[in-house]
Amino acid sequence: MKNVKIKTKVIIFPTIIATTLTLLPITVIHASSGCGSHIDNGDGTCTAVFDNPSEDATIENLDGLTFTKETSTEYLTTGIIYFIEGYQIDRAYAEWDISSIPDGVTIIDTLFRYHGQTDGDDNSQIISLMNYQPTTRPAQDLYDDIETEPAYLSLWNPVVAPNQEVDLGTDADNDVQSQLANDWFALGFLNEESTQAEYDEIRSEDNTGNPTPPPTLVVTYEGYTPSTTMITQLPETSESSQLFENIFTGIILLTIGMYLLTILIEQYFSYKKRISS
Ligand SMILES: [Ca+2]
Ligand SMILES: [Ca+2]
Ligand SMILES: [Ca+2]
Ligand SMILES: [Ca+2]
Repeated sequence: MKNVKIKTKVIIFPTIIATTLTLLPITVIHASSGCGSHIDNGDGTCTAVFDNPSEDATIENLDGLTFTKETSTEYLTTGIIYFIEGYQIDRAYAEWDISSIPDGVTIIDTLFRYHGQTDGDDNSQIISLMNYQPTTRPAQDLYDDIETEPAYLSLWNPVVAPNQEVDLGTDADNDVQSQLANDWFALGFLNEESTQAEYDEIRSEDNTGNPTPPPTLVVTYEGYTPSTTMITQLPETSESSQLFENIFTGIILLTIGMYLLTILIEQYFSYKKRISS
């Protein structure tokens, strides 16, 4: 009789535990990767690479009379070009959507990456365009902004080669920081515009030749908090899990049956004992 009780305990308890563990919903904790869609530098910082400007263009000033945003030109040109019949002064800009950087982070570095095409004798400048969003700004107003707004780099010449990079400095870091709420950041490009024909060029996003890279903003930041999501999953009802369910259901029914049988046997023996005593 004692033997039957031990067997019952040995069979029932592990079976109940195993069944419970199997049939209970499985809870999985999903933590997103260190930097969301951006590069995880592995040192607590993330780098966002914006190589698809919302808009980049050369603004062409023809004889001081017409101002046109040439968004589909092959190059972003800054400087002056003379023709027999007149002149053209070019200034340029690029704007990026930075909404994928979370608002709460701290910007620690801002770089401009480009493919240099032409470096004329005159110097160029890279300009801060914080006050007016280029994509919504009329061509002539933006042309003037590029001359009147402060420069991140006041003596800059493009290196004529692909994959060049220049640090825009701490003013740009601070500006990107304050633009996180507005979701855009922009740069202007200005040349000395001397009296001789002189210009600098970088490849625009529209370049069909070897545009490596298009005008690209590279922002490194820290303080990103990965989101953690608790997902409760029911076991899948695939064929194999269905088979397991059937096996466990069988085990449960068998266990209950054995348990009832044990009680009956116990009752029988105690009845028989009572009769004989
Ligand atoms: Ca363009
Ligand atoms: Ca820097
Ligand atoms: Ca130059
Ligand atoms: Ca934002």
